[in-house]
Amino acid sequence: MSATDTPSSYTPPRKMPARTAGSGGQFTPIRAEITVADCVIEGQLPSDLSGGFYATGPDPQYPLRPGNIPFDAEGHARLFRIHNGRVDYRTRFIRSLRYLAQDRAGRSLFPMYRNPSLDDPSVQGLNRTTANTHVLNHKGLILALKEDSPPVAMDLNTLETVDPIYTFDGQLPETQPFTAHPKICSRTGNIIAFGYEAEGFGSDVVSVFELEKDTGKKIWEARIKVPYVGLLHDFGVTENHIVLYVVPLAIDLEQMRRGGVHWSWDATRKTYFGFFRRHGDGKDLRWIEGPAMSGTHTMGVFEDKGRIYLDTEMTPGNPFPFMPNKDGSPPDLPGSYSTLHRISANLNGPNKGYDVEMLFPLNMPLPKQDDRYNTAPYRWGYGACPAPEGQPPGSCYAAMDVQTKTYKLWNAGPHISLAEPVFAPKHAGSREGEGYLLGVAYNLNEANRSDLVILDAERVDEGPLCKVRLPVPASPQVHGWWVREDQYPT
Ligand code: V55
Ligand code: FE
Repeated sequence: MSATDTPSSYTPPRKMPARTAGSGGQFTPIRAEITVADCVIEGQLPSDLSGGFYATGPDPQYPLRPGNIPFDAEGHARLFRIHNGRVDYRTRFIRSLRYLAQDRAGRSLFPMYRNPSLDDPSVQGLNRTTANTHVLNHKGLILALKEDSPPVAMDLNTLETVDPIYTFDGQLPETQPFTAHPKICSRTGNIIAFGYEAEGFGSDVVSVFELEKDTGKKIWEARIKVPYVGLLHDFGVTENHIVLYVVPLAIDLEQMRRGGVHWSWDATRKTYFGFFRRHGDGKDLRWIEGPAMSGTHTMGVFEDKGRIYLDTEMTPGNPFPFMPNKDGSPPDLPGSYSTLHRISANLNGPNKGYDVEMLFPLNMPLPKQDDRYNTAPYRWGYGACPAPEGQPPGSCYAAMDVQTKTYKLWNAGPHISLAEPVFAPKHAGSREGEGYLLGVAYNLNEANRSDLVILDAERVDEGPLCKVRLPVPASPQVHGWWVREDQYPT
């Protein structure tokens, strides 16, 4: 680790919305696979919208054991296939090795999140992926991701699992951890990903690598060390640099020996903002120290005039109240309140700490962008948030302009819970932000029966153009991904 600069002092506001409304629906288990052909549509499905909206989320195959956390439920994948003016809906549990072993046994065999010591003897050493966090398309497949394992590959049309340990044709080891937040290079279409704990359980090595768009061939890898092993959930990639943000949700071996989860929030640790040259050997890595706080999800990243900027949602404390605090203190709800911030530093130093500024005072733990801009300077961000202060309570979708720092909102109302939306460009060559925002609305007052809502991403405040009605609740969702029509094999 290179010498650190003087620590920053900023922490995000500790503030909860006065009234929370419309949340949680998207994480409710359904535990049943659903197929609905030719869904009922209210309103006009845009004629230039064609492709697939994929998502995954945790849905317990067997009831979670006491003390376990929702992040450990099995991945349930879903697809809204939009084509020729109709929408077909399909969900499937992901047939991970863990799912298959439990299905054969007829019960749960993996009692605790990211803690293999309690696994049933019959599955000792078996890959533990739940594939419940994010999805990505590659080579006519959908890859389902959990950050402790390689992807699980599914058929793009049927969601049937075709490879429970996808190694990109043997190029990645079967033990390769693979982030749930890979980036697609805005110039080449390559996949840039990383895996932490890359050299075995608890290892402080992070492997960062780039896979060629069409072949999946690994064209670059660097191995770096983190100041301590923490939940390194997301990252940033620009044309020239890799950006990491290490936060104090740290591995807790003592807690694991007592049968607990992998992580605890250790407020005595610092944060580290780090960057190094993409396609380099990692030796230029610099860490800049800051106070304990958290940043989990990247909205966008860019370089400008010798500075590097990471736009991320940040919390003043433990972002996940269901993860224990190292000091034994009770869940800290205001500490988990997430708002959108921008972290920056000089690429060439010196830095008196990293700078942090508030971008939007919106409570948005899952911000998104037009994913064609993952590695390029960007303007538009999107996400679900509770209505900000001064507005009627409700669950909103926001379209945010990071250049003017203004945003537009659609408030769905207090009886609806909105999942993370996805941006769908009208076509591959659309300008940034020209397209649709798609998201699942869970109707809390209809036992969670769900609709896919489709908005004009440039007129979010006008509300949905149409609603695709499901007769049932949608499966749980963490993250989703849009596959354009031109990305489907012919
Ligand atoms: C996250 C989600 C996870 C996980 C670790 O949103 C981090 C963050 C759904 O599982 O295992
Ligand atoms: Fe995530």
